[in-house]
Amino acid sequence: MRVDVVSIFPEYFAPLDLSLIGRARANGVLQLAVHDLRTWTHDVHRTVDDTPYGGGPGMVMRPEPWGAALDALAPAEAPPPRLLVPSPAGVPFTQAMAYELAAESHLLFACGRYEGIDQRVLEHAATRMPVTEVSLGDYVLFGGEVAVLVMVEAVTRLLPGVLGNAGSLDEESHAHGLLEAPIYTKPPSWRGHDVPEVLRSGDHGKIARWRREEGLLRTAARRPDLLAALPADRLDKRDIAA
Ligand code: 6GU
Repeated sequence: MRVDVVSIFPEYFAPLDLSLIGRARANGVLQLAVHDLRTWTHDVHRTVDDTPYGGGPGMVMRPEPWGAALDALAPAEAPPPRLLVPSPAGVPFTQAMAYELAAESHLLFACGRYEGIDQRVLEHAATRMPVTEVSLGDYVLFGGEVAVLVMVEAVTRLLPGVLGNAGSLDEESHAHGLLEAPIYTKPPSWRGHDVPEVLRSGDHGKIARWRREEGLLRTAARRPDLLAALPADRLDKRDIAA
């Protein structure tokens, strides 16, 4: 997969050289390039922002550098990438969206700063490529950079060959619309707290059932919204009894 990121702070993306994402890049599974938006400015001050029309606090990113950046990274003659614009006003980023993005061949992330990017950039880009404004959650960050780190990590770990044990994708939280059960390792007793007996029983049927129920209980306690959104056919009789 190819990923391009445009930002006025390319240094934010240094961690993408590390660990499993760094290895995916070294392997060629992830072809990631970070670009400085100011590359596409032409004045001595390399200006990217200006005051908002209609008034209000803060500054807005001017359209011209963004237009030039998107022309360069999504040229008309190439298959268009999917453009993702981090914004607290976007649609929620979820594990389902991570799977959707992992199936794309080219993602282009446009990181806004200040109050955001002039909306005409997104309107114009949408005539050439699919555009999604995407939010991590109901809080406000300084800019899109940290959100892109999050999304690139969530997507990269779904690419074929990145995770050693692909089975872990099937068991983790959100894999089935539920949170995962608690997990334990050795020693069996620690500071007076014991590992649940069932996990040491060797009865794999009972263990699977226990994990399912603990996942349901956690989801009900912490994320009732997830439980409410679960299609009825994702719960069986034993779930309902539990
Ligand atoms: Cl994706 N961007 C910004 N700037 N703030 C956010 C966000 C994204 N998601 C939550 N808050």
